[in-house]
Amino acid sequence: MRFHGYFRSSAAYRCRIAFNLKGVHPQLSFHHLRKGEQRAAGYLAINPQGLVPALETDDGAVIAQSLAIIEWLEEKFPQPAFLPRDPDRRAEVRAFALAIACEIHPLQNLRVLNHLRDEFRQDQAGLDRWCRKWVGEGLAACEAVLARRAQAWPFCFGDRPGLADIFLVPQAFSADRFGVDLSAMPRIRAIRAACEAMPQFADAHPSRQPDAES
Ligand SMILES: N[C@@H](CCC(=O)N[C@@H](CS)C(=O)NCC(=O)O)C(=O)O
Repeated sequence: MRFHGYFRSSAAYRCRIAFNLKGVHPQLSFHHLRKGEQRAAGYLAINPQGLVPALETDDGAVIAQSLAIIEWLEEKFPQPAFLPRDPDRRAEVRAFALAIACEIHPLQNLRVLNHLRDEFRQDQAGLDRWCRKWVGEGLAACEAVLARRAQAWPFCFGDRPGLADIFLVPQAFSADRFGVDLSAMPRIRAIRAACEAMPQFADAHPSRQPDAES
């Protein structure tokens, strides 16, 4: 199988964590987003959305969208499980991941920021303010969800990392990039530290990827 990504893409980062937790190691292709390689004809033939990540499976399927890739992995390689068995907790975990994937991340995406800069004349300071608002408010809501959990687990919703943690850690990385202050989010910081102490998360970090740039 072949995984298409970019070192700094937080959606690709989610998938890298998921691959590592499952012990699955696809072949890698890199697409430099700042050079526009996601819109090259060859890549658009793989993912017409012009976004990374995408996964080409050994059976010839092409899967776009990080959540679909991670759920495909979960179904193909059930252990270790990313979702709890209890339906209520399962839905809570999915809701947490979706809050990041649907409500926070799209607002910080490169094409959105490029459009704000080019069409709405925002300078870097304006873009930073935009990102800090949406990422900061979104993560503050995630912190509030974590605060009302039934137990103070070391990971988002259990004693080992799952889908919610897979989405949280890359979003925290993006928060750092945009200068979001996480000091009032102790649960997010503690969960992130617990995750990053694991090699499966550490090896997925953008700085450790073959296409990494400083
Ligand atoms: N919802 C998609 C988001 C994919 C996405 O937005 N990827 C970004 C990188 S994190 C991208 O390819 N951006 C390219 C662009 O904005 O031109 C997913 O979860 O896979």
